[in-house]
Amino acid sequence: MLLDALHCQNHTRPPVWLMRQAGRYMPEYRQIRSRYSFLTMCKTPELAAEITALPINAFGMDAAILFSDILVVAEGLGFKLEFIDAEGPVLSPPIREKKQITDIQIPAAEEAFGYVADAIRLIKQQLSVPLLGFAGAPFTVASYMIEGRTSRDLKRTKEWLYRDPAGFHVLLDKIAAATEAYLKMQVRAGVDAIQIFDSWANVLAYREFKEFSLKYLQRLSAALQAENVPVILFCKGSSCFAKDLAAITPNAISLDWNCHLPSMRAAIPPTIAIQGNLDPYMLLGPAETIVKQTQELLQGMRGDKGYIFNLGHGILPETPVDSVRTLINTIKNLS
Ligand code: 1CP
Repeated sequence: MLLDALHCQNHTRPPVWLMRQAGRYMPEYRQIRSRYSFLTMCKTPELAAEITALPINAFGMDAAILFSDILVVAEGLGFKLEFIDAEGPVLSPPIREKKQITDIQIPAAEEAFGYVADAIRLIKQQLSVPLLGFAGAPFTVASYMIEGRTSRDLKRTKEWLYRDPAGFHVLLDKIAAATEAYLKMQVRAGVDAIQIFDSWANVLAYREFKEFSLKYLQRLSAALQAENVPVILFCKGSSCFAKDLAAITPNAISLDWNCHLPSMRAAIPPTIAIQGNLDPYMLLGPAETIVKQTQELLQGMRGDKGYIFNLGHGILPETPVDSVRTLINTIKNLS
C-alpha cells in the first residue's frame, strides 16, 4: 500500500504511518529506555529491531521507520554524540572555527554505520510491512554541529552562512557525501523507501533555503532514485517550499500542518505523492476532535492515488496512546 502510494498508484484506503512513531510516548519504549542509553538502543541491532516493531504491533501502522537518529551521521563524522535526559541531543565540540570543517573526514559507510545495516537486515527478517530508512538533510545536521544542541532560532548557524557561505557549503558538501553513502548502505541492507528530514528548514529565508538546503536535497534524492528507491522529502516549512521541492521531483513531499492539504495537492504534480499533515498537537485533544478532523482530512484527499496519511511533524512524547489508537483506527475503518 505504501509503495503503491509512493508511485501514485494506490487504489485502496491511504496508508498511514507517523513520524517518530517509535518513541517516548509508548510505555514499551520507556521501559526499554529505562535499561539502556539511547545510543546503546540504536547500536544494538536486536533492540533497534524490537523498538522499530513496537508501534506496528501496538497500533498496526502500514509502514515502520528504522529506529535510529539523524545525528548518528554527525557521530560518524567525528563528533561526540550524547542524548541527555530533559535536554536532548548534544554534539561536541560544536563547530566554532573553519579549521574544524576542514578537518572533517568522510568515513566509509560500512565502518561507521555497519550497526545500522545489521539492524535493517534483522528488521527485514521480522517485519511484514515496508521499512523506511532515513537521514537528516545536510542543512539540519549542519545546524546541530554548529549549535551543539537544540536551538530554536539557529542564530549561530545563520550567522555562519551569511558570513562565510563558501565555508558553509564545504560543511554541507561533506555531510551530503557521508549521508549519500549512508543512505545507499541502508538501501543495500534492505529498506524499501527513504525519508529525508529537514527539520529546521523553516528558519531559512526563501533564497537561503534554495541555496543551502534544496540543492543538497536534490543531490540526495537523485542519488537514491538512481538506485530505484522511492524518496520522501520532509521539511518543517514544506508548505512554504512545496513548489520548489516538487521541482526536484522526489517521489513524495511530506507537508507540515500549516497548509490546507487538498489545495496543496492541486499545486503539486499528480506524479508526486503527498504525505501529511494532521497537527501532532491535536493528539493531545479529545477523541471526538481527532476522529472528526481525521475524517475531514481523509474526505478532502478521497480517491487520491498518491496520498499517505501522516502527521505534519513528529508525534509528541506527551501523546496519549489512546489518541494514536483512535487515529489509526479511524483511518483503517475508512470504507
Ligand atoms: O519512530 C521513531 O522514533 C524513529 C526513530 C527516530 C527518528 C526518525 C528518532 C528516534 N529520531 C528521528 C529523527 C530525528 N532526530 C529528527 C528528525 C525528525 C523530527 O524533526 O522530529 C530530529 C530533528 C532528531 C534530533 C533529535 N534526536 C531530537 C529532537 C531534538 C530537537 O532538537 O528538537 C531528539 C529528542 C532526539 C532523541 C531521540 N531520537 C529518537 C528518539 C526516540 C529520541 C528520544 C531519545 C530518548 O529516549 O531519550
